[in-house]
Order: sequence, then structure tokens, then C-alpha cells
Amino acid sequence: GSGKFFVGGNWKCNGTKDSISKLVSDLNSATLESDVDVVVAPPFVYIDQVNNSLSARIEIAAQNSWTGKGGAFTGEISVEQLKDIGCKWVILGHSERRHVIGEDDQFIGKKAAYALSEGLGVIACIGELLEEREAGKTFDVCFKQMNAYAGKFGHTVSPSPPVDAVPSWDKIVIAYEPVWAIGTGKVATPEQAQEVHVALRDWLSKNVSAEVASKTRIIYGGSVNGGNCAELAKQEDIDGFLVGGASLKGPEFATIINSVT
Ligand code: G2H
Repeated sequence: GSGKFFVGGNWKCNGTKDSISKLVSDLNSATLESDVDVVVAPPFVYIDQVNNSLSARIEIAAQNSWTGKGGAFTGEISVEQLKDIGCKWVILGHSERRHVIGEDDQFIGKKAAYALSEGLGVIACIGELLEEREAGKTFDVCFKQMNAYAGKFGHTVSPSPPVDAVPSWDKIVIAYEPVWAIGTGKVATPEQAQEVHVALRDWLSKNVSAEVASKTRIIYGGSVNGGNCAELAKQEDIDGFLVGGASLKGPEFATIINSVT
């Protein structure tokens, strides 16, 4: 694997003050391996509650952010506000934002570039639909999504940008989440995930740099749970997980964090 193992809990649009208080207390009392970066992403309205009660061992991510500075953008939340309230990360490009809400590559890339420029870490999600996988287009789709992020970060396949236009990739974590595996209970096999992770690392090497390719964490998401995490974690190019449903249960989320090899 590359870099420190990274496990994110994406709580999506779930929880109440009471259920989140219970989840935070379960996480605070869990024993977590030290060699893992752990973040959780509560719904916006509970971020402050979580930040005030969760152990500093776990960092906080938002599930979305606006493309630029705040202002007259009804219903949006700015990167500056997220930083103000204690967020260190933001999840962008999640398949639910792409396919349920309708966000496109350019919009997502713009959000990611802005968040990075303001010092927030970005969990940049990508992944193919079932019909795209069945049509043999998995790599094409993932590379196109990568290209949209990288283009907004100042990297395009051609022509190469000047080096000083390029932000640091230290704060970017790539989350490969095949859409057919999300919330379906149908996890990718370790071999299926590994194959795409290798292709993504190769893409980074060719289009960004060999150093970025070797250092960037590429994590897997899609029906990861306490029972399947260990086999996935053994794969050479799986550097962690983005976990939805199973991150709502403290002990199970701890098992996934502790699957670091
Ligand atoms: C994929 C994942 C977390 P789940 O969306 O981002 O959710 O683990 O419920 O499939």
C-alpha cells in the first residue's frame, strides 16, 4: 500500500442528536490501531455536536462544499465555514451527488480545487455504473473522472501545466467506489478492486508524477463491512476504505479501521 491507511465513515443523511451521541461515545471508547488516519463525515447540522464530543483522534469531514467563497448561494455551505467549525476534510464527487443530485465532473472538479486551495483535504470519489462496467468501460469512466479533478488542480494530460500551478497532492485521497457496490451489499471482490486501484495508480504516474502515484492513498468504498474488510485490506493497492452503512455502528467501524495490515 501507499501512505498511511485511511478509513472514512460517511454517515450520509443519517442520524439524530441522540443516535449520533451514542455513535460518538462508541467511537470514543473503541480501541483503534494507531497507524490509521480516521475521519467521519456527519451531516452538516451535526458537525458541531460531533466536533465538541468526539475524540481528537478522529478528524471530521463534510459531505459536500461550495465551489467558492460564500455569499448569495441559498442552501450551500462554504469551505471557509467548514474550516471555521472544525472540518479538516470534505468528501466530493460521491456517486449519490453525481447520480442522484446530478453534479457533473466540471462542477465537482471546481469544488475540489477550491477546497484544496483553502487547505481542506479532499476525499475525491470516482466510480463506474453497472452498465459501464458491463460494457467494459470501467477504466475509461474512472480516468475521465480523474482527468476532471486533475484538470482543475492544474494537471491536464496535454499540454503539461507549469509546475507552480499544481497544488500538493498530499491532501487528496482518491476513493474508488463502483456505483453497483454502493449500499447494495454487493461488495467488489478484492481482485476487482485491486485491478482498478492499480490502473488508477498507473494513471497518476502517467498524468501527474511517479511520486504522487506512489504516495497517494487510493481507498475503496462500496458495501465494506466488518466481515469483508480484512480480505480487501490485504490487497497491495487498497490503502483504506470509505464506509457508509457500516460506519453507523461504532464497533463495526472500529473493526474496519483495525483491518490495517
Ligand atoms: C459508498 C459507501 C460510503 P456503503 O457510498 O461512501 O457506502 O458502504 O453503504 O456502500
